[in-house]
Amino acid sequence: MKRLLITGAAGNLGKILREGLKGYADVLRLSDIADMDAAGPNEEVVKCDLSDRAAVHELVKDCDGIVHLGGISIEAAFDDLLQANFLGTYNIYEAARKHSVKRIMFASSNHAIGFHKRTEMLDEKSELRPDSLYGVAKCYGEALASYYYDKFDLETVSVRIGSCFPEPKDRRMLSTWMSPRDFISLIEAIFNAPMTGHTVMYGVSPNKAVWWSNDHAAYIGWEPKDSSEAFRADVEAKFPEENRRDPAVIYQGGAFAARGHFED
Ligand code: NAI
Ligand code: 15L
Repeated sequence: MKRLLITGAAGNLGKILREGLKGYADVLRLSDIADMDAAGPNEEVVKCDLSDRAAVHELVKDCDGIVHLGGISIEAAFDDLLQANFLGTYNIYEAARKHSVKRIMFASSNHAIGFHKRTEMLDEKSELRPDSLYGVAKCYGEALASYYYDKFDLETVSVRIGSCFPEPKDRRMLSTWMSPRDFISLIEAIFNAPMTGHTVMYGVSPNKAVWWSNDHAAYIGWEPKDSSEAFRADVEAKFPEENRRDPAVIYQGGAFAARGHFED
């Protein structure tokens, strides 16, 4: 891999990859609308608003792969999502097509399927059931990825990320947690795989209480190593037992599903 672009590089996951992917590509091109640390060895730092089409075309030029993390990462007003997530993701795909980028990792989210109940086991064929406007924007990103593969052969792995943090922050995350180490190895696996087409998979560590299966994506060759079980005792001691009639507990998306409509 000569040059790998990471959008959203100033964010939580972007910082994890900036550190974890050192040496993975000849050059890491790091981009965000927010300030980032100055470029180190084998790095390029480019400030860019994803909704600025011309700037995104310049950004994507000469890149072989893209890890597309940039955008709003929680529920937000539609007009804000429209710029950063809808338009921003379109600009990335259109620029990738024009500049013959081979493969994109699209950071989708569990909130694309957050209105499934926790008693359901999901895989890549499960129905999209977004739990928020943010989740709707992730469904759109997955659809865009599917379209650009079918029409232009531009490959994407759309990863419905669960909860990627140093450790699970509550009881729900005992199911949805992905360790930063597993996230880094997932990105490496995605760009090492001989072919991916458009694959939808789940960004989750092999937790005991998991709701999502990646059996269909064995060809990606990802071997996640961590499990939230190591944190179970601490998390259960810290957070009271959940009320099973609470919508935030019934649905996989948790509070995103339970909350009212953003615009109300
Ligand atoms: P974050 O909010 O820390 O980082 C997102 C970055 O995108 C920020 O640095 C922000 O400045 C940048 N950004 C926002 N609007 C932009 C624009 N118009 N142009 C350029 N950059 C813009 O989020 P985090 O946690 O790092 O997540 C990264 C991606 O992964 C996001 O797309 C998020 O939706 C997705 N994701 C993350 C999960 C997690 O557990 N951290 C779970 C599910 C999905
Ligand atoms: C997400 O999509 C968010 O970006 C992240 O901040 C967490 O809230 C995560 O989902 C989650 O569901 O835990």
